[in-house]
Amino acid sequence: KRISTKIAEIPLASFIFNASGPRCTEEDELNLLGTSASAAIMTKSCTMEPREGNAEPRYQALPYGSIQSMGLPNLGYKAYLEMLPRLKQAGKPIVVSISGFSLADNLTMVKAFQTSCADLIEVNFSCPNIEGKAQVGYDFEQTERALEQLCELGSKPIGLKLPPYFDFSHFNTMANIIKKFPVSFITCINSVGNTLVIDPETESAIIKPKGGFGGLCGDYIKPIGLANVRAFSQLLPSSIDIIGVGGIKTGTDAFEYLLAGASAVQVATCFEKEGVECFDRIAKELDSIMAAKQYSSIAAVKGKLKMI
Ligand code: RRO
Repeated sequence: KRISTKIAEIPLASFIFNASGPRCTEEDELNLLGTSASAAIMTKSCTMEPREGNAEPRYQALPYGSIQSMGLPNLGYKAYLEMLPRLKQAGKPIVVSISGFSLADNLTMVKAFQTSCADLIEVNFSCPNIEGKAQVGYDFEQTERALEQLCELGSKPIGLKLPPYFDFSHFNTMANIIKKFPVSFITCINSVGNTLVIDPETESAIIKPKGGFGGLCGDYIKPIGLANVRAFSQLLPSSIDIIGVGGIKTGTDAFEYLLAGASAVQVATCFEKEGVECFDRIAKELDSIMAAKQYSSIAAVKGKLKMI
């Protein structure tokens, strides 16, 4: 109860669910999320057609996180559309992630999910791992043109998965674009794109795609995620919910994102490494921290970061 929350007026039993990415591509993985303590079932970003993704090795665990260049492996959006009524039997909200290669693809997929039993639609503007395709979220004009059309397709809440920003001019520009449209939530952040990890022993990159460049995830990126949540929570109206992602593996991490202004958090690398048990563990840890501090609701803490 203490850690129940809402995203776009959809109630979530807890503050914590899975991020799009790890362990959410296949129906059996999504069913496992259904029976876990994850507050929602979030699907792997989908494309028009099924994809195998990039060449392996494309994921490497690191001491404090991971680097990956998966390349959008997924079953194709029609498979998820068809699966949704079965997933819905788990009795928890379903969030679908869509990641088309063009505005036309995204329009087709959002339109299809608008009449499905999905509860929320997260449009991924920030995949860093497709050769020759820039992240939409780093192109402000393209983002605005896309939102003009994507927000017109129905009444189901739409959210945006954003890349990390590192400059206040970028936070301001993106916030001003988002405010022009009925965007219900944003999810900050995707992986820190196009980083390079080198193995000095073998003198080699550690993943194969894109000459070793890949998205950095986990502990390394928590301060970047916190900064993005904080900046957007100060720039956007409180009616737009912010979902925090990036380096959440303990209740303390979740509590920090709550202070920064998140209405919920998603877990990726820790879920990849630990499996579905992470959701119950992190939820219990967050609940204990709040109980010890005598906070009785998410609302009592959300955005209440103190300055020194
Ligand atoms: O599949 C991926 O390579 C991937 C995606 Br779609 C994304 O949005 N973010 C990421 O780090 N990897």
